[in-house]
Amino acid sequence: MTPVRFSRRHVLVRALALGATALVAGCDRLSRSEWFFQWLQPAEKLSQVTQHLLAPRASMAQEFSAADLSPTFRSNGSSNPSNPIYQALALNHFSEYRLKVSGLVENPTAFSLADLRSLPSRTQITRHDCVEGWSAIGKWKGARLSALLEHVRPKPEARFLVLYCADSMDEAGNQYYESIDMEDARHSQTLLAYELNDQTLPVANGAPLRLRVERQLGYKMAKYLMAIELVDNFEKIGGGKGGYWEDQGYEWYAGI
Ligand SMILES: Nc1nc2c(c(=O)[nH]1)N[C@H]1C(S)=C(S)[C@@H](COP(=O)(O)O)O[C@H]1N2
Ligand SMILES: [Mo]
Repeated sequence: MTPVRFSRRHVLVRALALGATALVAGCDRLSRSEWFFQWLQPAEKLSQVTQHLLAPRASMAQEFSAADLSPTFRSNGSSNPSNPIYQALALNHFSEYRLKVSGLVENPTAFSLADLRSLPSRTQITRHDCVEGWSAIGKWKGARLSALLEHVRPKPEARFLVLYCADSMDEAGNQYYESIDMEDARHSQTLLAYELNDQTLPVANGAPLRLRVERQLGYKMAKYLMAIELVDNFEKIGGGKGGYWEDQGYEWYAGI
Protein backbone atom coordinates (compact mmCIF):
# COMPACT_ATOMS: atom_id res chain seq x y z
CA MET A 1 0.00 0.00 0.00
CA THR A 2 1.38 3.40 -0.93
CA PRO A 3 1.79 6.16 1.65
CA VAL A 4 -0.58 8.30 -0.43
CA ARG A 5 -3.37 5.76 -0.17
CA PHE A 6 -2.66 5.39 3.49
CA SER A 7 -3.03 9.09 4.11
CA ARG A 8 -6.30 9.23 2.17
CA ARG A 9 -7.62 6.29 4.09
CA HIS A 10 -6.57 8.04 7.23
CA VAL A 11 -8.62 11.09 6.24
CA LEU A 12 -11.62 8.94 5.43
CA VAL A 13 -11.36 6.99 8.64
CA ARG A 14 -11.27 10.25 10.55
CA ALA A 15 -14.22 11.65 8.63
CA LEU A 16 -16.27 8.55 9.38
CA ALA A 17 -15.27 8.66 13.01
CA LEU A 18 -16.53 12.23 13.20
CA GLY A 19 -19.81 11.09 11.69
CA ALA A 20 -19.28 12.99 8.47
CA THR A 21 -22.52 11.82 6.90
CA ALA A 22 -22.13 14.21 3.98
CA LEU A 23 -19.17 12.22 2.77
CA VAL A 24 -21.07 8.96 2.82
CA ALA A 25 -24.36 10.49 1.69
CA GLY A 26 -22.69 11.13 -1.65
CA CYS A 27 -22.64 7.38 -2.15
CA ASP A 28 -26.18 6.12 -2.65
CA ARG A 29 -25.32 2.50 -2.22
CA LEU A 30 -23.95 3.16 1.25
CA SER A 31 -26.28 5.84 2.58
CA ARG A 32 -29.24 3.48 2.16
CA SER A 33 -27.57 0.78 4.23
CA GLU A 34 -27.86 0.92 7.99
CA TRP A 35 -25.89 -2.30 8.16
CA PHE A 36 -22.97 -0.53 6.64
CA PHE A 37 -22.25 1.36 9.84
CA GLN A 38 -22.55 -1.76 12.01
CA TRP A 39 -20.45 -3.75 9.63
CA LEU A 40 -17.89 -0.97 9.59
CA GLN A 41 -16.60 -1.52 13.12
CA PRO A 42 -13.67 -3.88 12.59
CA ALA A 43 -10.66 -2.01 11.30
CA GLU A 44 -9.79 -4.59 8.62
CA LYS A 45 -13.22 -4.31 7.05
CA LEU A 46 -13.03 -0.55 7.16
CA SER A 47 -9.81 -0.71 5.24
CA GLN A 48 -11.40 -2.92 2.53
CA VAL A 49 -14.37 -0.61 2.19
CA THR A 50 -12.30 2.53 1.91
CA GLN A 51 -10.08 0.88 -0.71
CA HIS A 52 -13.20 0.25 -2.72
CA LEU A 53 -14.48 3.80 -2.28
CA LEU A 54 -11.17 5.13 -3.51
CA ALA A 55 -11.07 2.90 -6.58
CA PRO A 56 -12.30 5.58 -9.02
CA ARG A 57 -8.81 7.07 -9.09
CA ALA A 58 -7.85 4.05 -11.16
CA SER A 59 -10.01 5.35 -14.03
CA MET A 60 -8.53 5.39 -17.51
CA ALA A 61 -8.07 8.36 -19.82
CA GLN A 62 -9.99 8.00 -23.09
CA GLU A 63 -8.14 6.18 -25.86
CA PHE A 64 -8.67 6.72 -29.58
CA SER A 65 -8.17 4.85 -32.85
CA ALA A 66 -5.57 5.40 -35.57
CA ALA A 67 -8.23 7.21 -37.62
CA ASP A 68 -8.37 9.93 -34.95
CA LEU A 69 -4.65 10.78 -35.03
CA SER A 70 -3.85 14.45 -35.59
CA PRO A 71 -2.00 14.99 -38.89
CA THR A 72 0.92 16.45 -36.94
CA PHE A 73 1.67 16.61 -33.25
CA ARG A 74 2.82 20.16 -32.66
CA SER A 75 5.65 21.13 -30.35
CA ASN A 76 5.08 23.51 -27.46
CA GLY A 77 7.37 25.16 -24.93
CA SER A 78 10.99 24.13 -25.41
CA SER A 79 11.62 22.53 -28.77
CA ASN A 80 15.39 21.95 -28.64
CA PRO A 81 17.21 22.44 -25.33
CA SER A 82 20.36 24.55 -25.72
CA ASN A 83 21.99 22.87 -22.69
CA PRO A 84 25.42 21.68 -23.98
CA ILE A 85 25.10 18.34 -22.17
CA TYR A 86 21.83 17.72 -23.98
CA GLN A 87 23.28 18.84 -27.33
CA ALA A 88 26.23 16.47 -26.92
CA LEU A 89 23.87 13.57 -26.13
CA ALA A 90 21.71 14.38 -29.16
CA LEU A 91 24.77 14.48 -31.42
CA ASN A 92 25.46 10.83 -30.46
CA HIS A 93 21.80 9.85 -30.98
CA PHE A 94 21.45 9.54 -27.21
CA SER A 95 23.70 6.44 -27.07
CA GLU A 96 25.35 7.86 -23.93
CA TYR A 97 22.03 8.92 -22.40
CA ARG A 98 21.19 7.61 -18.95
CA LEU A 99 18.03 8.30 -16.97
CA LYS A 100 19.15 8.51 -13.35
CA VAL A 101 16.60 7.34 -10.81
CA SER A 102 17.50 8.07 -7.22
CA GLY A 103 16.18 9.34 -3.90
CA LEU A 104 13.91 7.21 -1.69
CA VAL A 105 14.53 3.92 -3.52
CA GLU A 106 16.24 0.67 -2.50
CA ASN A 107 17.92 0.26 -5.88
CA PRO A 108 19.06 3.55 -7.48
CA THR A 109 19.60 2.88 -11.19
CA ALA A 110 20.85 4.65 -14.33
CA PHE A 111 18.82 3.41 -17.31
CA SER A 112 20.10 3.50 -20.91
CA LEU A 113 17.54 3.76 -23.69
CA ALA A 114 18.05 0.04 -24.35
CA ASP A 115 17.29 -0.66 -20.68
CA LEU A 116 14.13 1.44 -20.92
CA ARG A 117 13.05 -0.34 -24.11
CA SER A 118 13.49 -3.70 -22.41
CA LEU A 119 11.01 -2.79 -19.65
CA PRO A 120 7.34 -3.78 -20.12
CA SER A 121 5.85 -1.22 -22.52
CA ARG A 122 2.45 0.13 -23.48
CA THR A 123 1.17 1.80 -26.65
CA GLN A 124 -1.78 4.18 -26.46
CA ILE A 125 -3.54 6.78 -28.59
CA THR A 126 -4.60 9.68 -26.41
CA ARG A 127 -5.53 13.33 -26.57
CA HIS A 128 -3.09 15.88 -25.21
CA ASP A 129 -4.75 19.05 -23.89
CA CYS A 130 -2.65 22.17 -23.35
CA VAL A 131 -3.88 24.96 -21.07
CA GLU A 132 -3.12 27.36 -23.91
CA GLY A 133 -6.20 25.99 -25.66
CA TRP A 134 -5.03 23.43 -28.20
CA SER A 135 -5.27 19.64 -28.30
CA ALA A 136 -3.63 16.93 -30.36
CA ILE A 137 -4.17 13.18 -30.62
CA GLY A 138 -0.99 11.12 -30.76
CA LYS A 139 0.15 7.52 -30.45
CA TRP A 140 2.67 7.00 -27.68
CA LYS A 141 4.85 4.02 -26.88
CA GLY A 142 6.96 3.86 -23.77
CA ALA A 143 8.09 2.00 -20.70
CA ARG A 144 5.43 1.64 -18.06
CA LEU A 145 6.52 3.80 -15.17
CA SER A 146 5.09 1.12 -12.84
CA ALA A 147 7.64 -1.36 -14.24
CA LEU A 148 10.51 1.03 -13.67
CA LEU A 149 9.31 1.52 -10.09
CA GLU A 150 9.30 -2.24 -9.53
CA HIS A 151 12.95 -2.24 -10.57
CA VAL A 152 14.09 0.65 -8.33
CA ARG A 153 11.87 -0.39 -5.39
CA PRO A 154 10.52 2.77 -3.74
CA LYS A 155 10.98 2.99 0.01
CA PRO A 156 7.72 3.15 2.03
CA GLU A 157 8.20 6.87 2.71
CA ALA A 158 8.39 7.79 -1.02
CA ARG A 159 5.31 9.88 -1.93
CA PHE A 160 6.21 11.74 -5.12
CA LEU A 161 8.36 11.44 -8.22
CA VAL A 162 10.18 14.61 -9.24
CA LEU A 163 11.13 14.61 -12.93
CA TYR A 164 14.07 16.78 -14.00
CA CYS A 165 14.37 18.01 -17.57
CA ALA A 166 17.31 19.14 -19.72
CA ASP A 167 15.89 22.54 -20.74
CA SER A 168 16.19 25.78 -18.84
CA MET A 169 13.26 28.13 -19.07
CA ASP A 170 14.78 31.55 -18.36
CA GLU A 171 17.97 33.62 -18.13
CA ALA A 172 18.39 32.57 -14.50
CA GLY A 173 18.76 28.98 -15.72
CA ASN A 174 15.66 27.59 -13.97
CA GLN A 175 15.17 24.07 -15.33
CA TYR A 176 11.82 22.62 -16.35
CA TYR A 177 10.73 20.03 -13.82
CA GLU A 178 7.53 18.32 -12.77
CA SER A 179 6.22 15.99 -10.08
CA ILE A 180 3.49 13.36 -9.77
CA ASP A 181 2.28 11.20 -6.91
CA MET A 182 2.80 7.45 -6.56
CA GLU A 183 -0.75 6.72 -7.63
CA ASP A 184 -0.37 8.46 -10.99
CA ALA A 185 3.12 6.99 -11.33
CA ARG A 186 1.72 3.45 -11.00
CA HIS A 187 -1.28 4.06 -13.28
CA SER A 188 -1.23 1.76 -16.30
CA GLN A 189 -1.34 4.65 -18.83
CA THR A 190 1.58 6.49 -17.23
CA LEU A 191 4.58 6.01 -19.50
CA LEU A 192 8.12 7.13 -20.09
CA ALA A 193 7.55 7.55 -23.82
CA TYR A 194 10.30 6.99 -26.39
CA GLU A 195 8.09 6.80 -29.52
CA LEU A 196 5.48 9.12 -31.01
CA ASN A 197 3.34 7.97 -33.95
CA ASP A 198 5.54 4.88 -34.53
CA GLN A 199 8.73 6.96 -34.83
CA THR A 200 11.55 7.53 -32.37
CA LEU A 201 10.43 10.47 -30.22
CA PRO A 202 11.48 13.66 -32.08
CA VAL A 203 13.56 16.31 -30.33
CA ALA A 204 10.69 18.80 -30.70
CA ASN A 205 8.45 16.49 -28.61
CA GLY A 206 10.96 15.65 -25.88
CA ALA A 207 13.61 13.20 -27.16
CA PRO A 208 14.83 10.85 -25.96
CA LEU A 209 12.24 10.42 -23.19
CA ARG A 210 9.15 12.24 -21.95
CA LEU A 211 6.43 11.58 -19.43
CA ARG A 212 2.86 10.69 -20.42
CA VAL A 213 0.43 11.08 -17.52
CA GLU A 214 -2.77 10.97 -19.47
CA ARG A 215 -5.33 12.18 -16.94
CA GLN A 216 -3.62 15.54 -16.58
CA LEU A 217 -2.91 18.60 -18.71
CA GLY A 218 0.00 19.04 -21.13
CA TYR A 219 2.37 20.87 -18.82
CA LYS A 220 2.61 17.80 -16.55
CA MET A 221 4.07 15.79 -19.46
CA ALA A 222 7.71 16.66 -18.85
CA LYS A 223 9.94 16.40 -21.93
CA TYR A 224 13.73 15.85 -22.12
CA LEU A 225 13.79 13.73 -18.97
CA MET A 226 17.24 13.47 -17.39
CA ALA A 227 16.58 12.25 -13.88
CA ILE A 228 13.82 11.13 -11.54
CA GLU A 229 14.02 11.52 -7.78
CA LEU A 230 11.66 9.87 -5.31
CA VAL A 231 10.88 12.17 -2.40
CA ASP A 232 8.51 12.50 0.51
CA ASN A 233 7.88 16.20 -0.25
CA PHE A 234 9.04 18.80 -2.78
CA GLU A 235 9.13 21.93 -0.63
CA LYS A 236 12.86 22.48 -1.12
CA ILE A 237 12.92 21.70 -4.84
CA GLY A 238 12.76 24.61 -7.31
CA GLY A 239 10.20 27.14 -6.05
CA GLY A 240 8.66 24.45 -3.82
CA LYS A 241 5.36 23.99 -5.71
CA GLY A 242 6.26 20.79 -7.55
CA GLY A 243 6.94 22.04 -11.07
CA TYR A 244 8.23 24.88 -13.20
CA TRP A 245 4.71 26.09 -14.11
CA GLU A 246 3.35 25.30 -10.64
CA ASP A 247 6.01 27.68 -9.28
CA GLN A 248 4.44 30.35 -11.55
CA GLY A 249 0.99 29.63 -10.11
CA TYR A 250 -0.41 26.70 -12.12
CA GLU A 251 -2.26 23.91 -10.30
CA TRP A 252 -0.14 20.99 -9.09
CA TYR A 253 -2.89 18.46 -9.88
CA ALA A 254 -3.86 19.40 -13.42
CA GLY A 255 -6.70 16.87 -13.81
CA ILE A 256 -8.68 16.98 -17.05
N1 LIG B 1 10.92 19.92 -20.51
C1 LIG B 1 9.78 20.49 -20.92
N2 LIG B 1 8.64 19.77 -20.85
C2 LIG B 1 7.49 20.30 -21.26
C3 LIG B 1 7.41 21.64 -21.74
C4 LIG B 1 8.62 22.37 -21.80
O1 LIG B 1 8.67 23.55 -22.22
N3 LIG B 1 9.79 21.76 -21.38
N4 LIG B 1 6.18 22.17 -22.11
C5 LIG B 1 4.98 21.51 -21.59
C6 LIG B 1 3.74 21.92 -22.23
S1 LIG B 1 3.01 23.36 -21.70
C7 LIG B 1 3.09 21.12 -23.12
S2 LIG B 1 1.56 21.50 -23.73
C8 LIG B 1 3.75 19.90 -23.62
C9 LIG B 1 3.96 20.03 -25.12
O2 LIG B 1 4.44 18.82 -25.65
P1 LIG B 1 4.78 18.77 -27.18
O3 LIG B 1 5.96 19.70 -27.42
O4 LIG B 1 5.09 17.35 -27.49
O5 LIG B 1 3.57 19.30 -27.92
O6 LIG B 1 5.00 19.62 -23.02
C10 LIG B 1 5.10 20.00 -21.69
N5 LIG B 1 6.37 19.54 -21.20
MO1 LIG C 1 0.90 23.22 -22.46
